[in-house]
Amino acid sequence: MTGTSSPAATDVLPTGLLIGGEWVTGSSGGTYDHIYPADGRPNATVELAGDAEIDAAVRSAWRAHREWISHTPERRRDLMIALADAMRDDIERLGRLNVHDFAVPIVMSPGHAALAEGFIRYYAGYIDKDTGTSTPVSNKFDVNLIEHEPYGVVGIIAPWNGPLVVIGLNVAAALAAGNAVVLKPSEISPFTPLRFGELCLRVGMPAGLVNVVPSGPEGGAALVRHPGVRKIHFTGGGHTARAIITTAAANLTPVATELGGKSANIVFADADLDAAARLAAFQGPLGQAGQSCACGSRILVEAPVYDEFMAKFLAVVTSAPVGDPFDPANLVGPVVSQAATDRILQVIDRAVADRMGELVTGGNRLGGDLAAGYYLEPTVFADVDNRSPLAQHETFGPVVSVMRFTDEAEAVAIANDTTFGLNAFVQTTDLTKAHRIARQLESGSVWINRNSDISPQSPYGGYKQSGTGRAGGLEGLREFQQVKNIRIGMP
Ligand code: TXE
Repeated sequence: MTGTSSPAATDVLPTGLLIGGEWVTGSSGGTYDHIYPADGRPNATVELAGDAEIDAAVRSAWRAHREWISHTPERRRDLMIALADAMRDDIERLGRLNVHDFAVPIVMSPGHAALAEGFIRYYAGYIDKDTGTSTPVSNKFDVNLIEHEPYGVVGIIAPWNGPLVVIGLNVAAALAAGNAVVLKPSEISPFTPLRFGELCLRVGMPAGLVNVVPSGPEGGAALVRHPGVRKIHFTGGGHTARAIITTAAANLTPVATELGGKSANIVFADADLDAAARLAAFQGPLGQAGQSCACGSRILVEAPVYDEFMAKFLAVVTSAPVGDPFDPANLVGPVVSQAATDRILQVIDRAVADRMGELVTGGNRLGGDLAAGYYLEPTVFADVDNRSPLAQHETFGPVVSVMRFTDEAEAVAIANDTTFGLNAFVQTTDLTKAHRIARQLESGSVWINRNSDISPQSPYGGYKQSGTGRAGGLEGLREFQQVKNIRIGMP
């Protein structure tokens, strides 16, 4: 474990609001002293959007939307390709800003920017190819058209743990669908979204097509209740989703949601246990320190190989270097805040006190030269009761639960016994069994012998309380379009 080193002062951290192509300071929402999680020290003072700035952003967006759809499809396509090229060329800087945002390790950080670039490049390809349809109707000479039209201005609310991922999954599709965007990142991770907004301007997109207005719940609520916003896409926790849907009800604004998860990772006895152990470790407590909606936080292991798997799994978990996210030797960084640290330690302490499982590694905040940061040991509980709060509630930290099962039916029953339904993972060499299991799992994505590799070609989203939205593929484009029927009567 290496000590923290404060990030290079050479990185300029954008801190204003980007509205109508202009940088705005002195916002009515005040400012926020952004804390760098690796050392607990402020690294920037960030503007927060208030009602006035949200209103200005929505107005700018409407002006830009009209300009955006006045361009030919080829021009819009070419501008989005230019944006993808600009992100590719900026990937090192975006990767570092992502570390400044929420201390994701630098070895993984550019991957978020690459994912966003890939989605932008993919959705650029739809713009001059998206087709409507025409269908016959009772009067066979009538012309009956079915078209997909943009909403106009959409509000996209992003969580702190993946602003670049949300830019890829949602902003790209929204723009390709013909909309202008008001992007409301969390105040906790404003830097990469602001840089993204800057790149949109640099490639020649209309000023105000992408407005970036970091803020906390207040700015988010102002965006949701704004009458000029025709659709909201929200990525975050279920508790917040309930508040947003309630606020949106006033204007009956449609809301698409991408929410939390408590995903099962099912390891069968016939799996490659070395590969399954590595996948479970990095999809579980190690990746982003477990701060990922796609975290495989419930690991179900077929009884005959439970002990063998556990030994391999714990060897990977306990050997992963934890420390300064700017040090490329480290694979695990800190959790995002003091509040997250306190919350996660409370989850661990309660799980131990109430015997929800056996704590087999971790459970402590790291000290020494990591004491100033919010570092937690990757933590594993064994033989967890799936009905316990530890197994039922999203921890959103480096804490996972391991359980055993005896047959397929029990594995499926445990996996589905949750209010969430975002992802599921299946490790087995028997692909007939894998397919049989996948069909029974109540989740929007099932990955077989693979980690959560979100691709622009595939719709990503949840079942049950993991949300309603889909990002990726044609479904992701249609998320930001309305359907219109035009029927031309012919005498
Ligand atoms: O969420 P929060 P966080 C989920 C993850 C976890 C949560 C963590 O599972 O549950 O996100 O992110 C704004 N009106 N996903 O803590 O608190 C807030 O400012 C309007 C799932 O950020 O819900 C922030 O910008 N806005 C995902 C955003 O909502 C409000 C992948 C999210 O905040 C608001 C990543 C309000 N009343 C994380 N209150 C997936 N499924 O892909 C807060 N906000």
